[in-house]
Amino acid sequence: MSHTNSMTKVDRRDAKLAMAHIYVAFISLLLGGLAGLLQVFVRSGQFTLPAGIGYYQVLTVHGVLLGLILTTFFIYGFQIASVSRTSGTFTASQRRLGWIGFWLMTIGTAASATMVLLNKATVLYTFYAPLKAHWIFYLGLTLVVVGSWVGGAGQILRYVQWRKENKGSGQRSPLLSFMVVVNNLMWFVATLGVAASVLIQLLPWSLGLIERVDVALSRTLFWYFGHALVYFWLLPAYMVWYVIIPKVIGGKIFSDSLARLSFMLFLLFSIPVGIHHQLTEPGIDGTWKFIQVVLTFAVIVPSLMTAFSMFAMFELRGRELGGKGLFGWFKKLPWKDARFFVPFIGMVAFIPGGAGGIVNASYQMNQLIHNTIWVTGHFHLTIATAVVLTYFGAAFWLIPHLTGRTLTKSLNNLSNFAGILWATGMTIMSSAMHIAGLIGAPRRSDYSEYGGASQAYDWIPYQIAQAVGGTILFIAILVIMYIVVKLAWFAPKGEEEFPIGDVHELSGPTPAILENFKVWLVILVALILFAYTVPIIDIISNSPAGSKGYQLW
Ligand code: HAS
Ligand code: CU
Repeated sequence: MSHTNSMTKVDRRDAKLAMAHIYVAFISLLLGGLAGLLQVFVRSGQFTLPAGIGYYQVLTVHGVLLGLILTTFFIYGFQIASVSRTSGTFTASQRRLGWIGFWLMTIGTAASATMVLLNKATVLYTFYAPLKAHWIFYLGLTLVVVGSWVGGAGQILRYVQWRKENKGSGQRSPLLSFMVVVNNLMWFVATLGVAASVLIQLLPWSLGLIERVDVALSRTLFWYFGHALVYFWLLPAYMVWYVIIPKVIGGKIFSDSLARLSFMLFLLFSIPVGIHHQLTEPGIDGTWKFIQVVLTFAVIVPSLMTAFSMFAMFELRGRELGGKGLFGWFKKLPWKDARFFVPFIGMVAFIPGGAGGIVNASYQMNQLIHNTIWVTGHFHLTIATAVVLTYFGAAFWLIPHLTGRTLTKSLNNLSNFAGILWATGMTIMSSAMHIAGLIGAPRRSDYSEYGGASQAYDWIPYQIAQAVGGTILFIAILVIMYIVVKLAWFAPKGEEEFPIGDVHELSGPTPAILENFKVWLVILVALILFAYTVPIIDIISNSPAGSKGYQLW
């Protein structure tokens, strides 16, 4: 892979575009993290919010800023830098698309956030009907989505340009750029669902143009998007695991074909599975729920392939360094290097996080955990540990790479410390959430003693544990913000590398079919039509009159 050795210095203009996204991401982290801290305090029963601020308002701030804004902006910052690094500097027009996208997303975020802060949009991060927000909230989200299309198109065009320039060279396209394109295509197809719901239902409804909306349809369109959303978060973390970590540990990418195949499987199976979020819902036939459960089990496969590939990569490297015996290689890994260690904590968290997901997806078992705080525990292990610790681990070299500074030894050590703090806080908080969920504690619920019901008292010790864990997590966020500010403005000038792994010699040639996007997109469309046509026809033809909407806050 010759392209990996050249182009180590980033183009200043591309760096600026990437950094703009990363700033918004980390401001969201701070504010969203603060909201999280307030929530665990409220739910401990020891604290009431001042100034008439509502619990659900804070919960909306938390979910929107961390689940939607931090993620999307960090992902785009990382992806822009990745494409620029592996396919080459953006052209002026591609970069312009990046900036237009950035500003649309930023203005949209500001508009939506304003409505939430004014308490006009306390509809949680999932914002489906029948909760009804102010129209500016939906318009803001539309701008975020449209902005992401424009910015994403810029990244894809750079990749297309690479393919044109290297046509007939026999080379496979740069793996990291390829992965970015897969993630963006998945995002485009998935956001069509949420765009349809916002444009046809929520926006006209909140403007008073239509009186009622079909709730089941709104939820179904949201979850068509909502499950792929979680993989839109995950795939950039997998990019780091597959492509960056091998270089950081001095090893090699285990297999180029395996990596590409796993991404293509995500493209196929991320979307036709959304109904696993609606397994307890009326109005969708059990057969179709079961079919989407089966498809959900298919989307577990590329994660298992990833786990396999990570173990193989670690073991090969550890043995190369002289690790002996069954587990001797493990000790040889560069434990002190934050670029490896912080994402590694994320990988470890993904083992229980993913296992919990398999429980959730197991049709009957879903009845036990649905709408309990177990689910909150699940996604704090997946998105809020596996994924974001990987993002942070990447930010610790990416920010100095983009700003022309270096990750010093002391900042590196502080990063490891933040990772350990995060792991500690999250272990406490998410274990308590899982257990409390199993004994029935609801998610998305303000503190309540439920009229003195004895079961509700059993939950309280776990809610206090959540407050302890959440406080540790907030301290970790403060440490991370300090590191980010240092890396962006104060760390010593220098050149921090953007690590890109080479493929292992044992990995055979990559079949051309893996780069044939047309084939995979056709299968994707077929799968979506198969999984969703009948359920959506059923919903449209059998639903009751629809809802006028509620404002429960
Ligand atoms: Fe999930 C609910 C099923 C993965 C996020 N999920 C959620 C929600 C969120 C979320 C946010 O089927 C709540 C949505 C809401 O607000 O209502 N989830 C799954 C399944 C997977 C899964 C089957 N989820 C994720 C990921 C997320 C995420 C990833 C974010 C990034 N989830 C569900 C279901 C629900 C759900 C139901 C609905 C529940 C309900 O009723 O409401 C799978 O993708 C998981 C596969 C993963 C694995 C793990 C592989 C392990 C790896 C690590 C290797 C480690 C190494 C380190 C190498 C099989 C790759 C080794 C070192 C050592 C020391 C050992
Ligand atoms: Cu899901």
